[in-house]
Amino acid sequence: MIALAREPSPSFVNALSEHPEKGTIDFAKALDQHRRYAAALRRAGVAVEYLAPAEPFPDAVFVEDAAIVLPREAWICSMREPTRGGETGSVMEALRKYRPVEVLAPPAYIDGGDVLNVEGTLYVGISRRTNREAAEILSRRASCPTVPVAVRAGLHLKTSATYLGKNVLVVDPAKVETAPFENLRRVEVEKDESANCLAVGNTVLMSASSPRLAKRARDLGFAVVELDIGEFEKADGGVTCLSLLIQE
Ligand code: CIR
Repeated sequence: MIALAREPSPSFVNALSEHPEKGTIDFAKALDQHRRYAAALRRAGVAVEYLAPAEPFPDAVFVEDAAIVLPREAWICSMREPTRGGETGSVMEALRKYRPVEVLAPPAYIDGGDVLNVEGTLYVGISRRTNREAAEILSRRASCPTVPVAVRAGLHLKTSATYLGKNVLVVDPAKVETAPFENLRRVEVEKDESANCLAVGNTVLMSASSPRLAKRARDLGFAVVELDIGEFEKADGGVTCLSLLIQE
């Protein structure tokens, strides 16, 4: 498994955010947290491949949003936020080594954070960032089946719903429609914890801000790694957003 990642640039302090503490983002701390995140991926057996830092784009550290990587092809996202559109060129260049690349374009809008892959089915969050036009293009042309899901609150689908493996979905039912996930075993997060987890094999990376969820995932047999990603949370990010996983 390969993870594409990009270290934050000093401009990260200006990332888009609705978090009350966005004004206190500390670049040096973010860089240190990012390095620990990459080390945790390596310990889980993942090879981390770095994209060049992208100072003109404050949110470029959140590489997950720029593309959707499927077993047979990759899709470059059409990001609705004007300050993020310039992030995709370097991601496309890196992905071409691994997959044929398709490109989504306006009026279809989508962020990779809205696409949750559960054993080869793509759940596509319809959110402030992702519209039905994009979901429809994927349902017609992507190599995996797709299911639309309404995102009622929060930034992306994966902000509030992620898949751990072994049929287990972690979800915040207050924020996303749960009916499409009825066939899965659902672990509902408590109000003040984050459902955003990154599973790599049996290892699950998650935010250190969700200790009760960590315990429940351990009880289900997952090897949980808790990471302090506080600086990224201040920019509305989580563990999934910081990498693009490519199965070799
Ligand atoms: C943004 O608003 O686009 C970034 N500040 C956060 C993106 C987080 N990405 C994700 O959840 N996949």
